[in-house]
Amino acid sequence: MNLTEQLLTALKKHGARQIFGIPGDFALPYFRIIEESQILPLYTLSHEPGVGFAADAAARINGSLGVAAVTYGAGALNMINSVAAAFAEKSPLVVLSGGPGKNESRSGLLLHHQAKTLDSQFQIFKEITCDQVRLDDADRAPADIARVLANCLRHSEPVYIEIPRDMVAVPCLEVVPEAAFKVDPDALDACVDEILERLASAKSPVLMAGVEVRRYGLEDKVATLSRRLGLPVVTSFMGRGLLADQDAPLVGTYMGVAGFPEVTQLVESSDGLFLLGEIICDTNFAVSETKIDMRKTIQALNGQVNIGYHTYADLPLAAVVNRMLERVPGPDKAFSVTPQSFPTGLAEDDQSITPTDIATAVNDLMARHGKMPMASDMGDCLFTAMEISHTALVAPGYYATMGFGVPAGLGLQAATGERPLILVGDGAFQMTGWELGNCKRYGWDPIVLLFNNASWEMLRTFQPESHFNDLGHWGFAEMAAGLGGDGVRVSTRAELKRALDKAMATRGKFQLIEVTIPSGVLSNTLARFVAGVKRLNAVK
Ligand code: S1T
Ligand code: MG
Repeated sequence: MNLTEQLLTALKKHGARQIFGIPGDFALPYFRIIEESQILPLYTLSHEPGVGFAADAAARINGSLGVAAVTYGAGALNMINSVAAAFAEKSPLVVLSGGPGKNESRSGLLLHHQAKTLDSQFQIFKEITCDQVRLDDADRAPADIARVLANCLRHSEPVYIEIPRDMVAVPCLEVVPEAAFKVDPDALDACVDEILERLASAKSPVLMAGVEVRRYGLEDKVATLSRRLGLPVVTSFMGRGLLADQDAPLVGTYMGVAGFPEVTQLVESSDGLFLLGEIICDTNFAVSETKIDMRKTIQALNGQVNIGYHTYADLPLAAVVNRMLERVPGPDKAFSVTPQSFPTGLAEDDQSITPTDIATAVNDLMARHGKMPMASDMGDCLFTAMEISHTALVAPGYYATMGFGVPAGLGLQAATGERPLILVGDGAFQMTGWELGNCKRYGWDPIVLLFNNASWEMLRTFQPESHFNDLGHWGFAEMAAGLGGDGVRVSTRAELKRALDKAMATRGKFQLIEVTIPSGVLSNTLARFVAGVKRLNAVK
């Protein structure tokens, strides 16, 4: 086999299930091999930010590698924000980029798509990936590919692979996956002993499940562990959607002053907070009513465990969870938790629609038709998602980039075959909503709920005096037909209910429901978040 075929075979062996991409002349040679070899299906989209978001979402929902294939320069650099989002949110995204060959690199000419130097792109990607390689030596290629893919999965962070266009078809040996990382059993036992002791001596221990629990495929095990230990479970804002399909004592999502008071109280009063795979960031913890003393928590993240003032290094999350399960064989402890309640029973009247009405309508829809995986963009739609009953959710809950929602929803359907629900604001839809035009080619048919408040409302909420946040009304519903889907604009709760029922009954085409939301009307969750942030800032 040639170098590209060995790379594709290795990607598949490491869990990749599809490739999203946009070619260019530096990438045409390897794209041809992707298409002709059929080792992995290729989905081309319309703009590289969408390619990155779709591949990232596929990685998140599959708990394995996502692959974004682009050309050199204009393609790869156009995807920087998406890769940065994947890096910040610990998503195992593999970036494949075409690159200049040896002769043209020595031509003495500046090459098209070149920024500063021919190596600039490689250097830029070093800042948002955990490992990188340029495949310019066929003898070294198998070991380099094995190392980079192992690091992508081990660290659950993006990696960068540049394929010079004169190398794509050179003969290459098979890629032998690297041996699994060897954990020190004594260190692991010492760490697990201390965790179990701390949890046993705590009066109100709580387990907070973070994104690494999904990234390392540990949701079932963590649900079992929480039952055996008799621990109530919460997720963070970023971790919303975790354990939605497991039998776990899930109380709800911690959002400090913006969340449900009983969840906030449970977390902030805990004397044994066990942060499992949780990113310690502002969107997860900045709006705490009472500042959580992180030194009193147990934090397992990034392959180490911090307890109090000391750290156990080189202990992958899976090793810690597996060892805890061995040490706590069961049976489950009998205890009950009062799970967070969600709004249901939307009144079908001619009242205007609030974001919380949208959550209510979705809860009613899922109660009738079963859960749907969700992709949400950044904006009030993501705060509204916190009011939707637990279901698989991919969203930029920490990096908070707009443009994620629609392409991520396409990535969900490509990766799972399930019909997704996409939540997106009008501002974010203006960025990447056009990717819906690709649904027809691939038979994707997401249901898209477009929160149209004709503004960058999240910004206007904090700075109402600025008129630049007003976006005016675009005819989003009318655009749908031209893109190959169905579109409808709704302004009352009865219209919303009817539109959702029709969308659910219509398969094979995307269904865009443009929901007109009166200016200044926020979801209950965002309203609490804004009030909480303003209150916390006022006391600083
Ligand atoms: N550009 C990108 C790519 N991502 C961003 N997060 C921003 C800019 C800044 C930003 C927000 S929230 C927001 C912007 C511009 C407005 C979002 O508007 P829309 O999608 O209509 O949603 P909503 O009206 O519900 O706010 C975050 C805070 O940085
Ligand atoms: Mg808006």
